[in-house]
Amino acid sequence: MANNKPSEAGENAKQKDLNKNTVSGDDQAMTTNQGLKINDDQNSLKAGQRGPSIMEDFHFREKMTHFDHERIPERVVHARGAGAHGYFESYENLEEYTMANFLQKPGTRTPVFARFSTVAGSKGSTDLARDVRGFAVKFYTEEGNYDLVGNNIPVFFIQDAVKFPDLIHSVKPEPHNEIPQAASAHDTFWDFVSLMPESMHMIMWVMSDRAIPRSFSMMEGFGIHTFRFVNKEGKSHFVKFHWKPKNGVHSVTWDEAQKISGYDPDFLRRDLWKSIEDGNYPEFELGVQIIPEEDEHKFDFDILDATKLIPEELVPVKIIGKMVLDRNPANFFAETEQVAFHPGHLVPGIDFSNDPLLQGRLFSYTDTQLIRLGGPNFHEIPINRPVCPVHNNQRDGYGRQTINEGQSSYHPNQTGGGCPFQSAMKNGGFTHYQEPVSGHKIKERSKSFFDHYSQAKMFFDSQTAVEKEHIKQALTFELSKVSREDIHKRVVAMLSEVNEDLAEEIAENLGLDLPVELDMDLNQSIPADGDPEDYQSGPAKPSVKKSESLSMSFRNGNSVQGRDFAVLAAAGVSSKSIEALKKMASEKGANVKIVSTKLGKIKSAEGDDIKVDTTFLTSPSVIFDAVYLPDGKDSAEMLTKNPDAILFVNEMFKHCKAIGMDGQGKTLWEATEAHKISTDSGAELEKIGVIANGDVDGFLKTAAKHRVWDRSSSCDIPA
Ligand code: HDE
Repeated sequence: MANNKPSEAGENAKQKDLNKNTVSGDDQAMTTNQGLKINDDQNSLKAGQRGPSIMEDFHFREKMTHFDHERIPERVVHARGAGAHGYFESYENLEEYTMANFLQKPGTRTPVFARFSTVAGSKGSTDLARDVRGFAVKFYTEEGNYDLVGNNIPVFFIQDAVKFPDLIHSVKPEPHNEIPQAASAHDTFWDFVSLMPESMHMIMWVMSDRAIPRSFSMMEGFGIHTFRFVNKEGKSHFVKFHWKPKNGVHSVTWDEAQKISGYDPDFLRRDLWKSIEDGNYPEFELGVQIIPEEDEHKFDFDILDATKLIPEELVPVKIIGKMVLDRNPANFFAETEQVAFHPGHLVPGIDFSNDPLLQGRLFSYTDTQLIRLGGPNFHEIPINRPVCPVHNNQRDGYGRQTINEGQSSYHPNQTGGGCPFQSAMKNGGFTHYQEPVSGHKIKERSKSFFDHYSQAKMFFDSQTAVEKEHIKQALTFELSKVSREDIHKRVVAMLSEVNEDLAEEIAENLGLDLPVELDMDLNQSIPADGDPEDYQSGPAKPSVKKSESLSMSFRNGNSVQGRDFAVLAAAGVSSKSIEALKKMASEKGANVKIVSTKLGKIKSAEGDDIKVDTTFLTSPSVIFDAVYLPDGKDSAEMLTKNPDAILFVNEMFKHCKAIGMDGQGKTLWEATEAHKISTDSGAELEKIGVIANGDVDGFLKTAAKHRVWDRSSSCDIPA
């Protein structure tokens, strides 16, 4: 019996397919795996009430054996993730560029499954680690599965896949003591980075707030590598993929991230789950940067180099469709854990470039599923199987589901009448793009890959003052946890290639003098017989000096959809005041939660009962996007005596989030350090995001901006 809920778009092809395997135990008798009804699931079979257990108890043995084998290896990277179903809807006919069927007719809906993840941490680690986020989408097209396996950062640490195991070994917990979990702030990661100048651009991104997103629905996604679109005539264009979130791009601050990791390590997973349950479906537009073949060498970086992005000033992003995530998985393990992505899952009309990072990935993903999912039949697992027919001569292996009938399992054959048969291109048969290739068989990198600092500089210079400040704080935090001075020095030396001020400030924070003296061989990152002179990165000279789209402030979104607002309340609060906020907030897709000292109900000033949603004990300010102090004299006065309530408001102020108040709510505000600081600074309250007099509209508009960074200069607050 199926228990998957229909999505808003009705039952799509993938959902119907999954329903074949989805079962519910509702109103059903408990059975063994062989279908035998179970009479007693409370006691094992014993020789007498107080006697030893008996081997014959097949029910006990089956149950325990299954339990003993329940775990599978977690993903070697991206172990921690959360997934959701939905659909992709194309906006226009792209036949000029690609023959991909799902991109031909405007309005075509293709079922998708998306999985968002952190990279370094184990399956049970915090969602709020400073890390890249995986952004993987499986499109169940009529021509087979297409996987766009991307990240929320458009570049990567390394240029060649052969360095991936080293990168990951360096960032994972250190091998001798398995410390630290889900963190890059330790010696081995920074040792590796300090010896790999190509990682510098990516380091700028992961030290920015992009690496601590507020929500999976508030981050961009990128295919990173240059791919190809190929049309029916066989003409190819290079293409870069982008996902743009409808909710804007927003992050938490590092102070919040660390606190949330303690209070709610499932913060992002819960947010995704809940927003779908609430009908606030996360939505992303898919964009492409299309580059004609002839322009391959037009840029001052190599488009095959995954440590570079193509600034939107040089090639604009063309929006071609949208993805809506509207259904939670019915079972985490069956769907989110067993889903197997692979950048090599393609459809006709999409193809690869020679990016050496991408080429290496094409090997790794199948290989890793073999160990993780236990054999070569992982494509048969319901979440992985395509919605179109699958026929070939691959047979048998662990857990085989398909019952292939007939005598023949080879091709060519006459025993099966030549079936299954090959397809001509015009009938959808995939052919690889016929790119001319020439060259020596050689273990080398093109010189066009050697500029490691220009785009790092472009990224840093494109950030707002607050964003730059956060990068500095992140670098200081991370490097302060590194124990070796030689690593500090090498990183600072690299930073000085990006920006002198940045390097100086970090050096100062680490207690180093500039210029730093490097006392070791930096040439480990070149081949043993290489001449170091040949491998030098030139000085940073970005062709685009500032690219505004690299700053998160460019993608604010101006929406409160999916945001969580706290209302601080105690007995005597005005229910009218709360209702006014709730009405307008819920119309815009935001959630309002009543936070008080204990659960249960509180009597309002008007005499009705108000249900408390959560308490100061479990729900501190950091898990909310804004706070509202409603009218009600007794409530406000009572809360002024509560240190948790005072801390709540002070912390909201410190983190530059909107503070709204109505009527007597201001009594609580006036009891805070935040009030004192803002009064002393002489700032106009509204300008620093403190909205008084029950102006709900003004409060929501301020909250939609996510943060009032203007306040940050006056945010030195003990909270
Ligand atoms: Fe992955 N990566 N990766 N990666 N990757 C995996 O495959 C790998 C890279 C990405 O939600 C693994 O099924 C190599 C870039 C995502 O299930 C593994 C290299 C990008 C996910 C693997 C890279 C990604 C993975 C582990 C360097 C962005 C999670 C489990 C050449 C474009 C997918 C698995 C999910 C997962 C290998 C670099 C994205 C080991 C060798 C660059 C989103 O196969």
